[in-house]
Amino acid sequence: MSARLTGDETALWQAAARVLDANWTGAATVPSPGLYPHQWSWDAAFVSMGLARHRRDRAERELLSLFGGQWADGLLPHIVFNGTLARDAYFPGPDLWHSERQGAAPNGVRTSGIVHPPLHALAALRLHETAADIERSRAFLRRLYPALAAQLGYLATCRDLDGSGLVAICHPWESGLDNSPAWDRPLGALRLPPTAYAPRRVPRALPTGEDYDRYVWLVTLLRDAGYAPSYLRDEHPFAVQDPLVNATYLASAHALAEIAEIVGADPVPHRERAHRVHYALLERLWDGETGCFRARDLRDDRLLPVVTLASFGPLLDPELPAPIVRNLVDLLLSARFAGAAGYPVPTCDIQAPAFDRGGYWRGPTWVNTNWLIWFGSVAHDLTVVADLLYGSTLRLVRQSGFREYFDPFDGTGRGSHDYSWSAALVLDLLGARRGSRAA
Ligand code: 9WN
Repeated sequence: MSARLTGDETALWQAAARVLDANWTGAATVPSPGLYPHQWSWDAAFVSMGLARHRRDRAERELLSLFGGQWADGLLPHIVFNGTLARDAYFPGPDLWHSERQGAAPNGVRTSGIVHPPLHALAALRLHETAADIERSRAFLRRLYPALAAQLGYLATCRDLDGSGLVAICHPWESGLDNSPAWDRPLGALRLPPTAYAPRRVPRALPTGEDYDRYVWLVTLLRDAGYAPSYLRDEHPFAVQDPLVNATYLASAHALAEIAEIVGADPVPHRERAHRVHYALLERLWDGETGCFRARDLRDDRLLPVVTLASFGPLLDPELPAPIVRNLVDLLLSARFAGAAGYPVPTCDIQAPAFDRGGYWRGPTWVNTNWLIWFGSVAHDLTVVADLLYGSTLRLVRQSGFREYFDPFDGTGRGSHDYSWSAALVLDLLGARRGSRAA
């Protein structure tokens, strides 16, 4: 570790590293001990970036373990289950998804059948940018490149449901922001059969049992349709284009173009894909009247009303036009987001009726979403925003520890303790500040 860290930062670094060490299973990192005992997809992307600054070997193994669950059609599942655990170690476990009945799913490992925000090419490139041994890093990228290309290929082929270039999520879990108020309208429009699908008691106050009924019912529909692309396109009742998911897709397409150059492959198709998403984001999800990005419900072709922090996702687009960047910064710094929260950035517009300061993805501040906005701000040279997010994120963990999420007004920690991505991304923030080549 560099001597340029202060004493306080060194203590923070060591505490974060201890969390990652404790959550390492020998092959991958669990998001948190107890509550989330398997490997989750976007967690693995965030965690690998922190591990790159602590245990480079584990950073690579983290991604390889996740891609061990990739399906033959390129689908990278949002959960790769640890087969050594009891079947009920986490609900919903492998028995709900029945990946083993799908021809495309891998043998010997059970997975979910939906995706997560595709941050992995971005993470892989960051691993390379922070690598000490460039030759070894190049070899790793050569190994991972086909899997990363297949992941984005699956999204382009099977999730571009309206031919716009944007990808659709078919389950709220695919957004990573499970119970975001943005999903209230499409979830409310579902016509559920009267059966209760999920246990009434879930391990935390929110999402509620009723939310779980809907989540589980959507999974049974997907599973019973064999996760078939034609079913997703024509029949599945939940199909939404989300600005944050699409921004991660765009950023990973750009990252994959760079990786292609490093490994001697053709970067052009990846750049073309990124440009297509760039234009589609502006055309389909930018709401010029209110100056923000919103998710679009493909089932009624309307923008969803609630403004959430997904609106800031397109800051990950390096080519986002300057007037739109300014609009987003104004919104971010306004009393609707950072301006009225002592510990920004809340997950939902504070002035929206659905805002709930303790409600999981309905108000609290999360380290991973702060990191994403910080990363986009650095790319756009938005020093004020980047410094604000860097400082407030470190303040959160100094005050409350590596919690899952935080009260946006007073910084109280909530959810599980020793949460992996909170620790990993603090390592990345500290590492970036101490003068690495990345960020
Ligand atoms: C469902 C693991 C995951 C995160 C998600 C977060 C939560 C699962 C759950 O935990 O989702 O996939 O049980 O609620 O919402 O973002 O990846 O940390």
